[in-house]
Amino acid sequence: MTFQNGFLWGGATAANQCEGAWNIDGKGASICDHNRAGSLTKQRVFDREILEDEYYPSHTAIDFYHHYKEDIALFGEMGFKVFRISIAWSRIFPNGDDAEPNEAGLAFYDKVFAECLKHGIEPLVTLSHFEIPYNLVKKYNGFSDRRVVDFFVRYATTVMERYKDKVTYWLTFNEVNFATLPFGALNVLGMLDDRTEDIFNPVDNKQERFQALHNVFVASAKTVVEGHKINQDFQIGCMIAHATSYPLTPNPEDVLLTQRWDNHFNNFCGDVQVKGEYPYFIKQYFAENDIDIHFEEGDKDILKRGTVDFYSFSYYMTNCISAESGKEMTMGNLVGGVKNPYLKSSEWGWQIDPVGLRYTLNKLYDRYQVPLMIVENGLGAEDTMNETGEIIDDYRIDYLRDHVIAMSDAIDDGVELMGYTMWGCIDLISAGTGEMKKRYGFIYVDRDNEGKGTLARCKKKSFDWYKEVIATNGKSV
Ligand code: BGP
Repeated sequence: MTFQNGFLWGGATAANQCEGAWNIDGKGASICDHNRAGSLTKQRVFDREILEDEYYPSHTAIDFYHHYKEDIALFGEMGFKVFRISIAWSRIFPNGDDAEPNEAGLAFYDKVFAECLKHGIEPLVTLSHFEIPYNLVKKYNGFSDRRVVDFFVRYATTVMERYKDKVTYWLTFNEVNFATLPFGALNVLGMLDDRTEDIFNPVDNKQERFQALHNVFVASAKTVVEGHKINQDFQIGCMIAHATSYPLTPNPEDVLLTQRWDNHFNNFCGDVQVKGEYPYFIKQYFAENDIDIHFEEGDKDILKRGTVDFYSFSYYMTNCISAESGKEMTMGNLVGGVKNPYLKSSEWGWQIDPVGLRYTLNKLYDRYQVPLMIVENGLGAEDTMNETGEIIDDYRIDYLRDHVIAMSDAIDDGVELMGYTMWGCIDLISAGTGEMKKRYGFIYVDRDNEGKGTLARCKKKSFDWYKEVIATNGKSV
């Protein structure tokens, strides 16, 4: 086991999935605050107007807003070196386009970061984790309007200036590559066509969506450039949802299709953000789909100057690609694909592939030659408490152990890996389903799908396991 000294072990969360306090101390509504838990579909329902008396998971979540001291103390007890959180943009600029930031929102994160540092934990901050202020969606159709780039950069530089002595590690846009698929339009780009009824299957305009994604690239690059002016020691990364794909068979048609898919979903956004220019292969896709990206003067230059310092990604699963139609699709897999007969799946149908993590780390390091960081990985499972009040989550330990071993193998292969933040280190609301019962944490939170429960925190068996992993710098797994 060869994790370097100073390896950043820790956990990850996002504001909308844990903070709650959705309208407290001047916070405005974000898109997540309009997502209602749908009891019939078990999916989230998007309301354009928030309905009184309905349950919206993000409105209360696990109330990290009032429990942050207790939660960060538990992370400190586990020995976390880093804690990934996101800042809720609408806590700082409630409407996104306000003239002045909301001081109460800024003050909240002052306290959170001070608490992290007190416990020897470095904050890693995502600036935009699927939580764009709703006003920017309504009034501007999100990043399809170029003015939103300036609103974002103003927000980003406001928080970077404020926390420059407390935060060194930053990520610009969470899983930005979801915008290459229609269902990423709302959560990454803040775009919502008035005719859309199902936000997972929105009315889509590719030209507009890819132009909005271009605007996001520009916003990210400007943030990197401005961030380095604020503090030259800042380490600013991109964040990609990486779902490595394998050809289902050695049939060259499968191999070719896999390469095309991999380029489109996994490589395109990372290439722009790490290399500072659009990769050659996207031109073909744009030509096939009548997409013509408008570059404003200076865009080319800013993309080149605003390349990221490191590449971060989420890794939960891999999938297979087949040129033959009618193959069995993986159930619940985030990005679709065909079932891999060699892999087991989680309760939610996500295919578990630790060996694929070693493969992916090598592939990414070869492509980018910049430090890598895994900022999401974990197992969503339905945990139950036994008669003596314990949660014996051996299945989670098994999942994590296999992925830690894969990381150490990749490091032995020569990959430069900075750190690992396990997703949902404390139970929180699921992004995909709005459920509480899909739990990832080392720490259990007493809350159910309807928002009922005492909110009491309780350590699971995996808590002590991870504590030992960190204490031995990965030697004991
Ligand atoms: C990623 C998101 C996270 C997170 C995770 C697990 O896509 O960045 O916010 O929630 O997926 O997904 P889920 O909550 O749907 O299990």
